[in-house]
Amino acid sequence: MARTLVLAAAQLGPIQKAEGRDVAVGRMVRLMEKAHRRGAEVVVFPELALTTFFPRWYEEEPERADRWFETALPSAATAPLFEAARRYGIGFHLGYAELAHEPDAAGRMRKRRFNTAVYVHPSGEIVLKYRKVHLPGHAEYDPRRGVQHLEKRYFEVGDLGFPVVRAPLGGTEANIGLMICNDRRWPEAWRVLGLQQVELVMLGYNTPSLNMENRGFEAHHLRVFHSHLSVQAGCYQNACFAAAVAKAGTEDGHELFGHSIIVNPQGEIMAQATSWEDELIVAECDLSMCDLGRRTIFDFARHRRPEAYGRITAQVGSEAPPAWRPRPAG
Ligand code: CDT
Repeated sequence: MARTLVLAAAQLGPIQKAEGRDVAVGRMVRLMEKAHRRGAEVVVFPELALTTFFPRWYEEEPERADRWFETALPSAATAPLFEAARRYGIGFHLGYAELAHEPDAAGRMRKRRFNTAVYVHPSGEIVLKYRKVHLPGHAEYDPRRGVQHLEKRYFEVGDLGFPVVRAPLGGTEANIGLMICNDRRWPEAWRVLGLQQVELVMLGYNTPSLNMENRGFEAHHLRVFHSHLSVQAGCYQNACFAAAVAKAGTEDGHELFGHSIIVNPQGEIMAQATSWEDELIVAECDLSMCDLGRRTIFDFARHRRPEAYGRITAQVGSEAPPAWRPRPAG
């Protein structure tokens, strides 16, 4: 039986450093209104959707970056998103920088900063929260880079794992999972969601058009190819849908690529953004499509061999293999 969901990916164009949350939130509310007019039941916004991609800006004192963080959700600035959700009966996914006062692993109460995403029910209740696990970039100022990428300076590694929850979604129910930007490049993240029978992955990204860590050449088009490749493979191998949604365009002279996509469990792109501006793409997703992969080639219970995968969790970096040499002749 079909389980249909009308899913919207709301790509955001650039947000400049000088622009306040009111600018971003106003644009997002307009996208929610448009999504509603197009019959969408869920809208997915990008990573760190409320501000410019601030990890490109170095602060000597990391606390000085706190102005980019949210201490509560909803807040005065984000309330219009929650009101729009109620008004239009539409759920939404939001990526934001989270500043929490909570105990760390040692039980010490302190300020903690995460790159976070939530899925919010149309009622305004937060259904699911995720804190980014794979933080790219570096923690210290890198003079060799044209543009900094300081996620390791401003955020802690997420401490919530990769949770999945079954929740009402549009006129149906779905197993929902979240990941954030760089996570999409790690098959381990997809598989942890797949092992919880995820049906819809919502993920936002801010990806520079150029690889600033690379001293050599990396073809421009391959940046988009690798993003799509990762999402399409993740969906196929875990029999799920995904909305992968960009913040795009040029922020204070620094370019992020767009190409937001909605992907089905066959790994096919159902819809793709064509601009680097605010843009809504919509796809009708039949969640029962997830069953085929799950019952056949990716029936994990029948085919997975965890006893052969020990290295995946036992080891972090790669190790050189033993060397083989041909026996000396004679
Ligand atoms: N935001 C984010 O995670 N961006 C990374 C850029 C990698 S370059 C440091 C990404 O994987 O798209």
